[in-house]
Amino acid sequence: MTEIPKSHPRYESLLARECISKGVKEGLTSLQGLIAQGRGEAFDYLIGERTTPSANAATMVAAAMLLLARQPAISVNGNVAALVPAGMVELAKAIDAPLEVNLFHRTEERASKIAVLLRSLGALLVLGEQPDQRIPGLEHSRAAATSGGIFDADVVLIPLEDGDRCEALVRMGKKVIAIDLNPLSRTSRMATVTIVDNILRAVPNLVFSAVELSKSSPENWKSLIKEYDNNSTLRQAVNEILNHLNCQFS
Ligand code: PTJ
Repeated sequence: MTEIPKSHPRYESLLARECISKGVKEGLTSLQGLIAQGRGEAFDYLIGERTTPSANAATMVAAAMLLLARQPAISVNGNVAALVPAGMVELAKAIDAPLEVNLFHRTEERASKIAVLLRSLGALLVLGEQPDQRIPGLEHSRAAATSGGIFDADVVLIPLEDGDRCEALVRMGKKVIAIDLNPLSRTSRMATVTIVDNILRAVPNLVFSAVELSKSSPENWKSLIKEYDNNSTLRQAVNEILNHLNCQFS
């Protein structure tokens, strides 16, 4: 990894690039993951590289939904494994959910490497190496899913997901929580709850929210969910981008 001095004004962003490149070199992340990270970075610039009020609100609702879930599951792909592997393990423990390796550009070797990494960080249950089900309406290996994991879950967290798969999961009747910096993506529009934030900020925020919310009553969680509207969250995210851009040269 290239040594990035902490004093560099773009330290965090450069470090994320290093994590993704290292992920590719170690066989965790796909080459396409580099491009996805670039697109994410561009949107992060537009939102001002901060957690916006709309992202914070969506995160609280997502935490409530995960706590209320009968059977939650968390999807992990090659970018997620490179950027926030320990955070995903912590989140899985906080909400008592399995982690399922779920790859768009699936290879068995990459699925296994990611599962090994998650277990080495203390994950209690990692699925996805031997999928035994298929998500209806999707072709090829992208449809792979596991019983007891994403396939049976009522609430699924899908960070950095493909729009098609998000839509297919919603069609199965699941509540789908997306983490995606692009508020215009199909994933963002199709999901039940979209956290428009960098996964590097969103995951610790989600862990914190789940731990804090778990101290309050399920009635409180239900009322947070009842008041939530994903369309207005996305509209707010776009307005936050516009306001941020307008402030740049004033
Ligand atoms: O490991 P695999 O094979 O499952 O592949 C994973 C990727 C991410 C390559 C694959 O799912 C893919 O191509 O995704 P897309 O369609 O490029 O969508 C990724 C979305 O995540 C885009 O809308 C990006 O803006 C967004 N994104 C990228 N980096 C981040 C991000 N959102 C939050 N935090 C990021 N760091």
